[in-house]
Amino acid sequence: MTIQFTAFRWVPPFAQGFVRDLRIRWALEEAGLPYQVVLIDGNTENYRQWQPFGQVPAYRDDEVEMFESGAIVLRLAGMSEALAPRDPAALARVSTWIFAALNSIEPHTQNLLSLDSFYAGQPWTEGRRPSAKALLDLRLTSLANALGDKDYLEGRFTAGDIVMATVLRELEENGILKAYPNLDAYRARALARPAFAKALEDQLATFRENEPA
Ligand SMILES: N[C@@H](CCC(=O)N[C@@H](CS)C(=O)NCC(=O)O)C(=O)O
Repeated sequence: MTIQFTAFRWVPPFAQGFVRDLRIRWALEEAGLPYQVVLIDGNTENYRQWQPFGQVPAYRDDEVEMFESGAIVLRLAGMSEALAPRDPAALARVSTWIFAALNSIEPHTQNLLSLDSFYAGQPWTEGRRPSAKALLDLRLTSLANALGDKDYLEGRFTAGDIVMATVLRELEENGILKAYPNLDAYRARALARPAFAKALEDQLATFRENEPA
């Protein structure tokens, strides 16, 4: 099986280490599957044939061509026991957590984080912040309850944890997770995995090698 996915050749420092091809790299490292990274410089018309929004990651293997990091991680979960049990009911739970991370948690993390990044300094952000924070807290409380004292969302590590941990990781800087000790420990536990460290280092190495003059 030849596996390829796209990544940016370089991004500005604020985005380095957070570009979403990280999820694919991490999943592939966990699975021990060989892969090729296709570096792109921008979203050309030609590239949009592969990824309609001009974003990374896009993915292909011998059988499929696709995009969306969650869908790609789910595809990989179907290939490797390291990412999900082979039992269909257990695999369904993994897909549930991937969607939960992307659809129930990430919109709320992004809503709050965007106030301090894309919209930083705009006067309306202070009025928006309390409701954005309250909605995020609601979801984090539910997630913390669902995790309980388990190491990972389904007990054992799965592809669902890859997507959830990369979503929660974006809250590291603002300290919000400190109010949820089990979620914070879960995030740290997932990100301490050697496969994550390898994925992160590989993404950062590409940016170091292609630093604009
Ligand atoms: N929902 C997409 C989002 C992908 C995404 O936001 N990619 C960013 C990098 S992290 C990107 O390519 N941004 C450049 C752009 O939007 O033009 C996924 O999860 O794959």
